[in-house]
Amino acid sequence: MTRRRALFAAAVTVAATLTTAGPAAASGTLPTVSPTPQQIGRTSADVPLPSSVTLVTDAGTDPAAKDLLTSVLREHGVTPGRHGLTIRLGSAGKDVPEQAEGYALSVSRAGITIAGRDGAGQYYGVQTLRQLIAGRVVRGATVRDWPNMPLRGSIEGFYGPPWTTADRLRQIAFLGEVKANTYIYSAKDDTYLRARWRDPYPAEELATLGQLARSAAAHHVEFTYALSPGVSICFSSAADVAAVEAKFQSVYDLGVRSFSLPFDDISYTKWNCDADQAAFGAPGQAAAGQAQVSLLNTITEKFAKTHDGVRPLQTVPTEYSDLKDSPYKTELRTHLDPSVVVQWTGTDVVPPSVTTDEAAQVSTVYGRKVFLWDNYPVNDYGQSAGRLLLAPYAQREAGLSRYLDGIVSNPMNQEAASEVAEFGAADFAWNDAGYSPQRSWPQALARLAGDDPRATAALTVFADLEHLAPTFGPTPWQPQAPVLAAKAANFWQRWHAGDHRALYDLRAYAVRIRDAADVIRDGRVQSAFVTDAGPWLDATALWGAALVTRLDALAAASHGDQAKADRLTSAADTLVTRATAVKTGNTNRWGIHQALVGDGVLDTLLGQLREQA
Ligand code: 14T
Repeated sequence: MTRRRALFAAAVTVAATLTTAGPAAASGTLPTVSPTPQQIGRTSADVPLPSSVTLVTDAGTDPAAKDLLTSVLREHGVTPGRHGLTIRLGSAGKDVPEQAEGYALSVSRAGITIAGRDGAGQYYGVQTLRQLIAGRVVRGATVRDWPNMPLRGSIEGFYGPPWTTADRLRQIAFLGEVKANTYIYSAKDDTYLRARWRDPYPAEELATLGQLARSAAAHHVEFTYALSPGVSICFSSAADVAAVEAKFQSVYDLGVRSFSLPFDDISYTKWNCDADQAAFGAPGQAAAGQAQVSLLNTITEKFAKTHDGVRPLQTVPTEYSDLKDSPYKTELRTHLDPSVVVQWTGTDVVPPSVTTDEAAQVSTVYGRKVFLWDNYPVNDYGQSAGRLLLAPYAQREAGLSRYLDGIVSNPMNQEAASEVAEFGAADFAWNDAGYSPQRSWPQALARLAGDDPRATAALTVFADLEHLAPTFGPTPWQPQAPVLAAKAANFWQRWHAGDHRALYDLRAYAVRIRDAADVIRDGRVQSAFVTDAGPWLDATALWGAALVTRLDALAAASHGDQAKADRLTSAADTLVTRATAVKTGNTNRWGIHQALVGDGVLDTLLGQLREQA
């Protein structure tokens, strides 16, 4: 090992705590970079950011990476030109990881170098550099980094109102920011994708898709077009196969290079035409497998493999949420072209956890690695009515990258609010071994809060009250309001032990709940998030005011002022009535519903306090 390498190897193992490392290295921890890099070390003193830098590119410099670098520099008032600190961005460089999308980055007084294995790697190197800039300095770091899973991102795959074009553009930019490379366009209620899959797009829709495809390319995101013909296709009809190709061709012409044919949520034990009975036999699971394989293999041969730059075709099998072998899965395992990427949701559609054992099993029955369609934070199903899902991305086991091609998160109808969970999913898919919900979640919240500490703290209080993550069954996989629940338990323990000062500690937190909405609305929180969360913020302010008032009633009662206590109790009752009356907009499949806030914890606490006052 050379001395430089030895130093670097030492630095990466103790990355966050390194204080002494050779003559050139400076002290001070590095900022948390997200997704968690494979290797990062403090290898140099901070480098002052001058007002002008020399940008050096090579023949392999990626245009999107260069645009991003230029805009990051400009945001910090730095002009790229011919003077000042040298920043190299390109394909050439020492220590570039061999993995696809990998990059090497080094920051020292001698200059900044970003070298990517490919264009995406360069772009990700710039995304990391962005996070190393703090005020007028760049943290002196050396990074070698690459993703553990090749496919990372989101699938707009929910029921109910599809995202708007503005939502999709915001999502695509967000994905690029968190080093995710996949957006699958598969909204259940987008009629041209499912109900009217055969119909060609009108010019206006095509123009919008083209805009999305261009934006995706500029952010190194693969816009994946998912057509769901299963509701009405006649598999043995040459005209229907041609209709699939024609639809794909129309978006290929816009620049789309990634395609999926999902067969989820259809009945696969009846044919849509008599000809399929003749071609594949009596309807049944094995016959359905055969028919789907014939379409997927034909499109792979006639479309994916004959069109320049097209990625392996993807699918969602009709059996997407279990582990058991079956006649249907046997068909796919034995006859599906090995290049076809197969999705799986984990067990029970909305899984309480995803383990490596499960992923190993399912990759055996499908005869290939699988691509996780992760049904979190989607909120289109009955159990999620009235909820925003803001808990961390959690309960996915490290080591999944051995069995998964990747992870896409199925988000909420609320795009910006979904970014909390999606941030974690992208972090996990990049580096499952290095993932920590406790580190990633605060980063996700801080990002939405525009790195405003007060707003981040308020968002953290709010997100605790929107923490419940339901399953399709009666038992949630993440509990409601764990922080408030712990504070309430601690309060009652002290109160019953005669420690009445406990009331003031709980009151301080109640004030934070009451004021969270105002702080979030006044701070630098992303405006799309504030809009998405509007009804829940309104309700939170009222629930918080009710809690403060109940605690004041209890204080009055314990000081012997029962008249004041009674007045406050009735004021709190009014606030609870108003809080309960706050409704969501008609933004989800479940329609207008009470905007739930800390339900099961906050309401219980209020009831218990009322009995004491
Ligand atoms: F294809 C899948 F991988 C999948 O998850 N499909 C749907 C999805 O569009 C939806 O957003 C998600 C959450 O509700 O669950 C799937 O839809 C279902 C699945 C069921 F088993 C809806 C109801 C069910 F009973």
